[in-house]
Amino acid sequence: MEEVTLNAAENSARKKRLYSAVQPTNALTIGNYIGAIRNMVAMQDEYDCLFAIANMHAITVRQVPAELRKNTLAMLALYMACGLSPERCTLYVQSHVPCHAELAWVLNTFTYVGEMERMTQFKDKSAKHADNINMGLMDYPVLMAADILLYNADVVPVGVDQRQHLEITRDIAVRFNNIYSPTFVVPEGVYPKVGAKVGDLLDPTKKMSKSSENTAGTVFMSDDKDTVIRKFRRAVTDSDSEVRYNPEEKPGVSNLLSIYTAFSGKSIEEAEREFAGRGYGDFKLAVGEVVADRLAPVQKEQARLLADKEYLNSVLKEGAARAYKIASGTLSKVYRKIGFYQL
Ligand code: ATP
Ligand code: LTN
Repeated sequence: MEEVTLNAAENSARKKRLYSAVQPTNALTIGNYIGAIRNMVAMQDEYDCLFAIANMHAITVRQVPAELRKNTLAMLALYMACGLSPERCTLYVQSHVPCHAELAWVLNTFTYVGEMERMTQFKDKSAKHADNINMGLMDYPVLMAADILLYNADVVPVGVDQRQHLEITRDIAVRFNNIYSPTFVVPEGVYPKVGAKVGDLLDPTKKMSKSSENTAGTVFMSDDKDTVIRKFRRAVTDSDSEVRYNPEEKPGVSNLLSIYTAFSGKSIEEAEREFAGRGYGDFKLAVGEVVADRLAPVQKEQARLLADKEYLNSVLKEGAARAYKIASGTLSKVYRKIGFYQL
């Protein structure tokens, strides 16, 4: 399909815009950190960034209200403790900007039921929550398209599991632009080269997931040192004893090596040299220690921030105002184009 973008003058006048979001469904894992948050932190100066806490997406699976509320603020504090700065980027809660729901409604009329039924995540989540296959679960990608298109985002960093949703967002944008006139920027998905899929410690070929049933293979950003060390000590390796990176032959050891490099800043080669001739016991302890030592200050900072709810609320208020300014502009342009009578 042909791509339509904003005119050159409009594009060059601004820093490229980046948009991403994470659902406040549970405590975050080191998989979320390595695959998503770490890249968001690294990109925040280069782009005009907006990061949302996607609570409207979260309710597509039944949530405990008190937990959802608590996780929302905890996620903001964690974003900030990991290095996302409210001075340098816009941090806000999705439901605080009503334009998301409003644009999603319009985009629904440019999206086909068959397309939504084919989405892998919809099929997976329908199987997992067979008692609650609600319209929101099916409409999840349209709301995500509304998130991204409202801000005319150029790039969207996400893990590879979101690729299909990015593709449908692009299709919807092109479809709308072709029917009317150039309105939306067609966004590019950005996927991490390393750590795009951190494996579960007990089953390294499976994605480490915050909602997995057995948490023994999942390291949460909130785990204390003893828990982290214990989880790594039990991590699955293999029957030889060489610390070498080879994801096909040695998935467990390779997963541990990528976690180690992500948290220590060392390269794979440096890590292989460091552990040459040493046993897996030593290696697993070292990975656990480096992770726990890096998590401790983040947890301390998160707790410090969480103690000042007023400040966090002010960050969210300012974030929502900034986001609303951009989003409402796009929405009114869309309303005009589709023929909604405006006062
Ligand atoms: P759930 O387990 O509830 O499906 P999740 O852990 O996949 O949740 P999301 O909120 O869906 O978390 O995703 C947040 C971000 O983290 C997304 O960009 C996603 O691609 C990324 N991500 C999630 N798990 C991993 C992982 N194991 N490795 C790398 N990136 C990940
Ligand atoms: N579905 C995403 C979260 C999300 C998102 C977005 C990511 C909601 N809206 C917009 C990027 C852009 C996920 O990671 N599970």
